[in-house]
Amino acid sequence: MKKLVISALALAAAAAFAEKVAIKFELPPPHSSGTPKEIKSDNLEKDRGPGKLRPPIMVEPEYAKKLTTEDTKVTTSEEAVTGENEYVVDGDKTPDATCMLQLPSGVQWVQLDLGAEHEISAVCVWHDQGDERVYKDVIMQISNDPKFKEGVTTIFNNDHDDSAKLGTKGKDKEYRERNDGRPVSAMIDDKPTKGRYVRCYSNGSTSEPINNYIEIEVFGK
Ligand SMILES: [Ca+2]
Ligand SMILES: [Ca+2]
Repeated sequence: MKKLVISALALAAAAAFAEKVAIKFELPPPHSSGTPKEIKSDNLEKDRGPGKLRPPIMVEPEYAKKLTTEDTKVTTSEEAVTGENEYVVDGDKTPDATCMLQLPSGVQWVQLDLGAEHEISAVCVWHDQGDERVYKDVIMQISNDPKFKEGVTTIFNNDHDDSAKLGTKGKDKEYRERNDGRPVSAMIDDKPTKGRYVRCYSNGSTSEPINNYIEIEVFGK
């Protein structure tokens, strides 16, 4: 009898594992600017080529819900050059000024407030895919502290020389901005990261010193 119970549990566990679903980021159309730009950087990932997506982020269905809405509160490190904070969560991912927030040059951040602690499985940021640029010092963090002083989990950091001075040399690679943005898993040891706030840093791009944010989406439970 005991054996039967154990194998039933094992089957249930296997079924739960098999039922993982891909997080569905809604992608804008690819930008058709022709040949990929030549970009030189010593921390840039190998080019996958236009139209080739990253592997999907697979999670149990309960963690696949989109947590951000057009009502998600957005704050920034400095006042925008152009655009409104709401543009980061308006659902429009067209690379133009009507749905893009532009922050001044230097290290800047955009922060989303989910209203309460959530179990976060993934974050995707679209900076500006208009010309396949590469953003510098892209860092994504989750915390329950709105000032990000305590209890901070870093889920992505490509500031390989710590020029943003957050105290850690990032191990992630720089990437080309394309229509799939940069989806990042927040599952650590197969568990979501708990937090109320998501903060995304950047420090200009290979195209211009200012910091563009088209959209940020957060998924989880
Ligand atoms: Ca937008
Ligand atoms: Ca850097």
